[in-house]
Amino acid sequence: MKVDVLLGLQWGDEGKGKIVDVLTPKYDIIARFQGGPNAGHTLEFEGIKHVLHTIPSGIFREDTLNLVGNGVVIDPVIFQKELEKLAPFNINIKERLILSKKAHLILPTHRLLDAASESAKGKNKIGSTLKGIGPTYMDKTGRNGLRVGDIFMANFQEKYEALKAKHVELLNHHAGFEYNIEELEPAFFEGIEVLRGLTAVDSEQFINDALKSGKSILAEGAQGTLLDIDFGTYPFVTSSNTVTAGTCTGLGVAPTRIGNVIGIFKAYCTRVGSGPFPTELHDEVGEKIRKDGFEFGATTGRPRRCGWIDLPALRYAIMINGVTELSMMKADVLDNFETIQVCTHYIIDGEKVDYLPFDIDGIEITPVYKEIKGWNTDLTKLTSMNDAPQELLDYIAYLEEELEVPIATVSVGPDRNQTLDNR
Ligand code: 2SA
Ligand code: MG
Repeated sequence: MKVDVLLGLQWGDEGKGKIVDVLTPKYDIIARFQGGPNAGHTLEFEGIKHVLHTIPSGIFREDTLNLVGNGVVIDPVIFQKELEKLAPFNINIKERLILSKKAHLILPTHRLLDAASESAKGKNKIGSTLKGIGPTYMDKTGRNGLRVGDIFMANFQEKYEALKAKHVELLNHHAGFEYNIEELEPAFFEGIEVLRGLTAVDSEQFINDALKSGKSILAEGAQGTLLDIDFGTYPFVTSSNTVTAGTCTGLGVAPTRIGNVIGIFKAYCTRVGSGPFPTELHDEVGEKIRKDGFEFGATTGRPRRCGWIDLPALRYAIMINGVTELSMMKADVLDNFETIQVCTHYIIDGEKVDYLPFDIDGIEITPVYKEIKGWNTDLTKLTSMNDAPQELLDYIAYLEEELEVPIATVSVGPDRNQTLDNR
């Protein structure tokens, strides 16, 4: 068996949670491999909206096992809150949710360091969600981090105090940054106690055994390709590998074990936080997309920046990830447009560029658009692609030709049922 991968091809918020939720009946295990509570995966069914941050999006389906892999960073406080929100659903968490012992822990001081570092950046802010993601991955690669497995050891408190002391030293370099660690600690240790009551395993062993015994696995990406630490719009990125390769390191599965790669993108484009966004719209069209698409951060509530679809960026993301099939999300948000623009390439220094070059932040970059006729009808009631308006079919055909990957699913609304098969 192989691990299929589902990930975002833009700057996050493509609608990954929804597609994972739709696909879970096909899989035995859903696994998160990177990121942490900076993610906000929204699922909607039976009239209720759920936002997950660290817990994989398969948690609502019976018979699905959910794994939080070693590549993920866990904040015990947020994790506990997430579990509390699941309480009304009577999910057997101990059986349906498994944590990697190698997943790193976000300490209260990581969150403080995130805030201190962002405020020190002045107008060069990353636009971090301030969940402590960057400092936690820094401690991981700096070989200082605390992991889930540590909470079961006798010396956990000692290790915690040592890391906290390091953090305090760093925090004290931020003149004028005020903080109160003692205030944050009770919730942290309460969360640690909750984690102790869950199932923690050597997840790389677990997942490879599962593959061997014929179990099907879907790896659920968080954030998006353009936020990848190596391939995103650095430094305006998150601190993990959000691309397919991150599945291997974040779960402990070999590259030869990767199967289908499902790339998720919106029929337009959004970004939350700072950094370059060539097709961003600063006018009433951008406003309209934000309003019609309800484009506000699922974790922070921040308004998302909106713009047209960007083919050079998408092609790049498809290349890096080895995408085998695409899902186009939120097509219905473009229901009330006479025309739709598609960025086909950029002009940089008078030259045509159709890929994503180094540091698009520091340069003058002009997106060039092709105008497409809009469908200008309500797609939300559509139940089959056979009844789709011709303009939508033309838009899809054009994108497939340009991207050279089939669009297997088209989403026309937030509900589970508003997901159409296009194969
Ligand atoms: P961080 O928190 O340090 O990893 O932030 C670094 C950059 O990564 C961006 N980022 C995100 N972009 C889109 N969606 C994310 N998740 C939430 C959501 C965000 C929210 O699903 O809506 O609620 O605001 C996410 N997480 C991180 C972030 O904006 C920075 O640009
Ligand atoms: Mg999101």
